[in-house]
Amino acid sequence: MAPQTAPTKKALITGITGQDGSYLTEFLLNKGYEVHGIIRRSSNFNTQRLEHIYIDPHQSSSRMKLHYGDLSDASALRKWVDSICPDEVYNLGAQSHVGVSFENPDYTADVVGTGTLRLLEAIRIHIQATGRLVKYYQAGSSEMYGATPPPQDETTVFHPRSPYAVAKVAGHFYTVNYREAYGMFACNGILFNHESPRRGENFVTRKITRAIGRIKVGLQKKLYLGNLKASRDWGFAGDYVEGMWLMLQQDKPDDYVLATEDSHTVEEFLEEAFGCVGLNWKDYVEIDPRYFRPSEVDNLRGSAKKAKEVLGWEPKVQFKKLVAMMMDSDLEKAKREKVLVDAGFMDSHQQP
Ligand code: NDP
Ligand code: GDR
Repeated sequence: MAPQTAPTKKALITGITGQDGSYLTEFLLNKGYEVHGIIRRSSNFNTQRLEHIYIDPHQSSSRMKLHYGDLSDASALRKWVDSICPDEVYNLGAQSHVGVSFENPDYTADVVGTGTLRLLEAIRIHIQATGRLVKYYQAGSSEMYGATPPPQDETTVFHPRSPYAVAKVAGHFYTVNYREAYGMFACNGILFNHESPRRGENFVTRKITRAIGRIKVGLQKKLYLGNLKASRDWGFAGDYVEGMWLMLQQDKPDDYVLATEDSHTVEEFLEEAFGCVGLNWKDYVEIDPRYFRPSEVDNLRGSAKKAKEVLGWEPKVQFKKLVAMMMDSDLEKAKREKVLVDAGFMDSHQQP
C-alpha cells in the first residue's frame, strides 16, 4: 500500500502584499501549505514584496495563489472563503498607518474594524454550512494599549489613542465575541512594532534607514521627522509571523502578546542607525510638526511571558541587529538608485 500523506493545508491571508503578509507567505510555503492571498486592485502592481516567491499560476508547481478582494467587500470575502475552503485564515489586511488614520478615520474604521467583522462573518457562515474547522488569526496591535503605561501584557487595559487603534480594539473584541458566541477557533495576536527591510517607507524606522542610505550616497540632504521622544518595542517581522502560526497550532484558541520586552525612543533609533554609517543624526534631522499626531502613544514595551511559556515563542533578532539589517539593505538600495540617477534613468526626487 502507498504511504499515506497528510493533505496539503490551505491558508488564506488578507494583507498578503504587506510586510507581514510576505514573510508569512514564505513561512507557510516552507511548511508545505498552499497559500491564498487577497489582493486589492490597484492601477500599479502592488505585489513587489511577493515577486521573489511568485511562480506563474499557469505552472502546476505554484502553491501561492492571489485573488482580487477587499476587506470592504463582504461578498468577495464570502466567495473566497467558500471557494478556497481554507484551514487557516490570517487577517493581516489594514490601513495600518496610525498617522494616516487621523486623516482618513472613516475609511480606517471600515477596513480595520468592520472589515474584521465581515471576514469573521464569512467564516462563520462557511463553518455553519460545511461543518469544517477553520482557524482564524486576528492581527491586533500594541497601539490598543495606547496611554496605558508599560509593561503591557494580555491583562492590560486598552486605552487607544487614534482612529486606527480604536478600530483595532473593535477587531479584537469582534474576534473574542465570535470565539465565545459561536465557539470559533479565533485568536488575537497583540503584536508590538515589528520591522524589516520590507517595512513600508513611511513608518519611522524605514523612513530613517532609507533616508540615511540616500544621504550617504548623496541623494538626500535632510530628514524631516515628528516626535523623537516616543518609545517603541521594536522586533523583527520574520520572528513575529512564526508566532502568528504557533497561535493557530494550539489545542485551544487564545490571545497572545508578541514583543521583545525592550524599548527605545525614536532618538535612540536615530543614534544607532546613523552610527552604523559613521554619521551624526543631529547634522541631518529636522523637526516638522506635520508629523506630530493629535494624540501620541508615548511608551510601549510588551511582556511576552505567555507566548514564551505556552507557544515556546522567542524573538531572535534584537534592536541593534534589526537596525543593522535595515541599514545594510537600505544602503544597498540607495547605491543602486544612485546608479540609475547618474545614468539619467531617474531623478533624485523620484521614488524608486
Ligand atoms: P502593511 O501596511 O505593510 O500591509 C497592510 C496590508 O493590508 C497590505 O497588503 C495592504 O494592501 C492591505 N490592505 C490595505 N487596505 C486593505 C483593504 N481595504 N482590503 C484588503 N487589504 C487591504 O502592514 P504590516 O504588514 O506591517 O501589518 C500587518 C497587519 O498587522 C496589519 O493589520 C497591521 O495593522 C497589524 N500590525 C502591524 C504591526 C507592525 O508593527 N507591523 C504591529 C501590530 C499590528 P496594499 O499592498 O494594496 O496596500
Ligand atoms: P506606529 O509606527 O505608530 O508605532 O505604528 P510609526 O513607525 O508610524 O511611528 C512610531 C513612532 O515614531 C514617531 N514618529 C514618526 N512616525 C512616522 N511614521 N513618521 C515620522 O516622520 C515620525 N517622526 C516621529 C511617531 O509619532 C510614533 O510615536 C506601527 C504600525 O505598524 C501599526 O500598524 C502597528 O499597529 C503599530 O506599529 C504597533
